[in-house]
Amino acid sequence: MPPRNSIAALLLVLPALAWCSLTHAEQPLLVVGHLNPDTDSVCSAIAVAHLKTAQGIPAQAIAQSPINAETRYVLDTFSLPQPPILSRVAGRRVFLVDHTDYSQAPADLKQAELIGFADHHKLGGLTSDKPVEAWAAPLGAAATVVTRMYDSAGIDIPQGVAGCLLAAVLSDTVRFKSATTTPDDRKAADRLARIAGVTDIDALGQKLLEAKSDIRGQSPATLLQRDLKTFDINGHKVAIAQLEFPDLTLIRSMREGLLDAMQALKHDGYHSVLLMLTDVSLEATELLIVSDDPAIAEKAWGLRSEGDALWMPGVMSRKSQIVPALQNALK
Ligand SMILES: [Mn+2]
Repeated sequence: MPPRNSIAALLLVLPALAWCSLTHAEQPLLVVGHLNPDTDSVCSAIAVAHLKTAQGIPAQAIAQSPINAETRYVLDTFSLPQPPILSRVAGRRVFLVDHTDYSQAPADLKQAELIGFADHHKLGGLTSDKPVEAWAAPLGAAATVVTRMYDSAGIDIPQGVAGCLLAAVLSDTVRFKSATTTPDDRKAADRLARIAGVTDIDALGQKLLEAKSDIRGQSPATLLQRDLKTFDINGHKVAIAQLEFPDLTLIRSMREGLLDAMQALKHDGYHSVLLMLTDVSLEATELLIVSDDPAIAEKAWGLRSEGDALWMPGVMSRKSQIVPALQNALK
């Protein structure tokens, strides 16, 4: 028989152990989009967190870094709280939305337990210790993938969440103009608009573009970071940023400053830094390029750049028109 004081010690420790496992079980699942989150990342995270919670798995949407002006407009419009900023996820259960690249995920993701992901990009380098819930499809927005998750679960999308998802579809597909747009995105948008009580989808899209292209008081370095994603392309570190405007006259005077900011960023060990200046009216992109390889544009798109810029008619999508060509060019 163990001595009486060790039994007493055990009696003290047992509730503490039970409490520890209880609090661990009650730590909500973290749902998180990519670094420099856009509206698709934030709204998809909010929607998945709501869905999981409705399914009996308490979940919390977080953002790795502050949200942008467009997303703030969307959350205000649909009366949703901003997700807290949190970039450490070690020891937590995590569900990723809108990315599967480690370079865009929380830096300590490998010390977390990956539960699943919902995405619409190329597969990144994600691996897991346990089986995961995988939702991925070549659709215009992660929000459309998340809408499928709700359908499959048979759970109603709340009004505000539907509005947020609708805004995400409009934002990611550039109001259905991007080459990545599918009939499913349009169908989902119509249904989400009905749930959200949005009668004029175009007007909402216009408001989003106005919020997104507001560059007042922003430095070139801040603008470059606004929607910047980094990739490991066949061992080369590449940064690709995108800014969208009703037309490019808005940004003309900042061009040199942006190129300087790209040069400065490139010193952080990048092979190439690219900036897509997308003209939504002309449905074209001026691609600014700072690269170790002067022939990169010719290798990737068969186009000769003029100085550090390349005019690309019909190009609006980073994931479908820029990244795949670079993967071929940087072999
Ligand atoms: Mn997206």
